[in-house]
Amino acid sequence: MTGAPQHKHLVFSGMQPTNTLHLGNYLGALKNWVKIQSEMPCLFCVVDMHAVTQDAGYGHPAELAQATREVAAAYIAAGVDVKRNLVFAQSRVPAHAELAWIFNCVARLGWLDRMTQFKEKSGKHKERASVGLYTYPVLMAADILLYKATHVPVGEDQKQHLELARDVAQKFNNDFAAPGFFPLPEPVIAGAGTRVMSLRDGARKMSKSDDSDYSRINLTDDADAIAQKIRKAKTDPEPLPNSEKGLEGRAEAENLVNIYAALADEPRAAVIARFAGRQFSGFKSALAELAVAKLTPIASQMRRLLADPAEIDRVLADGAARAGAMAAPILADVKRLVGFL
Ligand code: AQP
Repeated sequence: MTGAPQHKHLVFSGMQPTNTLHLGNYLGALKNWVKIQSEMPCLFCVVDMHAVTQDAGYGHPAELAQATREVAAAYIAAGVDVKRNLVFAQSRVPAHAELAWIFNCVARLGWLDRMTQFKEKSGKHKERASVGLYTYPVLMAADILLYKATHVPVGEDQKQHLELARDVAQKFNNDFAAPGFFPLPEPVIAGAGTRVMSLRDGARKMSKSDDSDYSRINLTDDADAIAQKIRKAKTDPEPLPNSEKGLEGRAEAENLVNIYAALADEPRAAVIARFAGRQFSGFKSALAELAVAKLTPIASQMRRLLADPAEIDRVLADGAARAGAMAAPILADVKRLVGFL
């Protein structure tokens, strides 16, 4: 019935080139990508079409192009294997936009009205937000389903968007009497770093767009900057508790323990057992040492890669050609099902 090959398992995930990537992007997504690439074929996209939905990416062409290379360099520096996987920029595969249009007609306004990220990002002035920001989850559904991806490793904040992608897949399959045509993609939300919070406010997630650079650790920060940001991170006057329960109601303390556990690849309980009763000053020194050891090699490798932008462009062009070839038969099937001649 369809011309496109079916994959048993296929991963799709992406990051927006809106600014330098941070520890939340690394622990929530990128670190898991590096693990999952040995289990399934993967597409890792730099989602530049998502980036232009907000002021950070829209209207700054030189910065957007540079951020796109930087994000690709971060993927590679963190350990993504570009021979085994596809690394590409979303805007270089026009099928993303074509499928997104069809999905704009599948998705219902009521579904989008429920999206909490739009509410957070548009803030008090919803009427001034771009239409693109509103339909962002529809484009994200197209990104994933264009390849019939089955697994999507993301941070906790993307869970609701993934549910919408599943709803779009289900409705399309029903509306066009094509049961099983699109798989229902599974979120892969793993580890202690699925929701890294701001270092200045344990109630807000660490974000590229936070005004304060002290709220986040950028993947490009040097050892001094990392140590300083951790030293200045907000905590409370109590020492570390001796059980996980003792972190309840202590958002900033919990965040630093989660970051340690995720960076060390250890269960939270083991981290708490080691530091129970210790003051935060001592814990912060240990955390800074760990963060420097894990993150500065990525920053150094990113610098080396960015010194040769032509090579990054070559990797992205190669990835886009392969992604385009994978997408073409699936989009052709979609158009046929919809009735486009
Ligand atoms: N704080 C976080 N903790 C864990 N995971 C996170 N992710 C983002 N922030 C955290 C995950 O990183 C991946 C890429 O995110 P994105 O670039 O698409 O944008 P975002 O989720 O909107 O991240 P930011 O940093 O908050 O960007 P801005 O400020 O530009 O909007 C996703 O898998 C996300 O879950």
